[in-house]
Amino acid sequence: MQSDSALQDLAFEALDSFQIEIPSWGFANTGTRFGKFLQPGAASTLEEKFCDAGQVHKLTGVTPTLALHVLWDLPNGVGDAATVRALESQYGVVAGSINPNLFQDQEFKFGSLCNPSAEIRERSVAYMLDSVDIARKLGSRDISLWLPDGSNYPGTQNIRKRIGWLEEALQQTHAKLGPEQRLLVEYKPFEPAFYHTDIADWGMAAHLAAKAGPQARVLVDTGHHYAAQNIEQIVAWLLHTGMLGGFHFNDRRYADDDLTLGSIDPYQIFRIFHEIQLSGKDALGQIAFMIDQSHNLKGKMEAMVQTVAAGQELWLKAALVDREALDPLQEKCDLVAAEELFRGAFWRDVRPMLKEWRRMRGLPVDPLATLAESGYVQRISVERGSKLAPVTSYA
Ligand code: AFD
Ligand code: MN
Ligand code: MN
Repeated sequence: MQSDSALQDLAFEALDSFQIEIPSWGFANTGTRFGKFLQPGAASTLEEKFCDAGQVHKLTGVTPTLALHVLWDLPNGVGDAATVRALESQYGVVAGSINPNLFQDQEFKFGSLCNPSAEIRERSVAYMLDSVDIARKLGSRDISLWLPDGSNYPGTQNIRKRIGWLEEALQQTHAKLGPEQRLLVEYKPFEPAFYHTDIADWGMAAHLAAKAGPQARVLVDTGHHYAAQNIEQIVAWLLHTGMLGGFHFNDRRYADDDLTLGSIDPYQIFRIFHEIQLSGKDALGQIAFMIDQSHNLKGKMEAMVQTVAAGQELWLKAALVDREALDPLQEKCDLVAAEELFRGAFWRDVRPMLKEWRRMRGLPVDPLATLAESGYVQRISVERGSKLAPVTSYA
């Protein structure tokens, strides 16, 4: 049994090692396919996104990087690099992963990298190569690809031809990477395609990453799995094979709902974090923790701070699993004792230790309350709200 002071040392070490990237798109108005509810304080410019991200980092201390979406955030590509640099020094967060957007141009209607048109495939690859350039210019390590390509009806596409085109495209992209860069390949079983998605599961992503080259890895979006899937087992396999590049964290009840982390199934995130903790500290540097959420109903800033705090809490719970005591219990199949030890760590209330860590690090002990007291959301709502077109009432 660990002593209180040993536990606190362990806790502080774990919290000092936890950093999580926040998404630029999480501060902008987004919605569902049934419409969006505009928030007056939502960010609509790159500067506003950096400003909001800077506030989250001031409140939490663990979100130093901002994931950028190429086109949404950098319409001029590398031409926007100087602007980004200036915003980085002004707001105290730096550009993080570069997320190419291969899903909304009209020409991508039948796919981008997997489009039957060689011309559109070439343009899509060129777009990926531009994203690599932007990442190099901004000093970003990761180009994080989510590919929405797929089809809606059986018989309308040749799945195997598309695999070949995709292997080729990712090899070309990988060849362009700088020595420190990585290509992260994300998977998702469905949506927007509803019959087949070209990168539908972790096995396909792992194959494509391995085929692309030694600097490619798999990105696990926690919302991109079927209901019964054992995500921590997938994470264990990716850790075992050295193919885990990182995460997009969110929570889900039914599909890719992008709910706030831990709001539906915190125990699952704890189990994922436990697998990572088992790999030891060295693995951490190679695993990008990122949030992929953009809320239609919750306040943008509140949801981001809430998610970061939930991530810290679950990370700390997993860090305090007494793995030395657990191992022999597993070896001798002492099922109830092993389970009680494991679940006990999940049930432990780590909030006092988290508050103490924040106090010791000169951070607000309750970032959500500090956000509310700061009046930041009210201020940006007034400043930005005037830009909103009046929402006509749908009588
Ligand atoms: C959507 C996709 C995917 C992607 C994200 C950012 O489902 O998760 O990573 O947008 O582009 O959530
Ligand atoms: Mn994602
Ligand atoms: Mn998603």
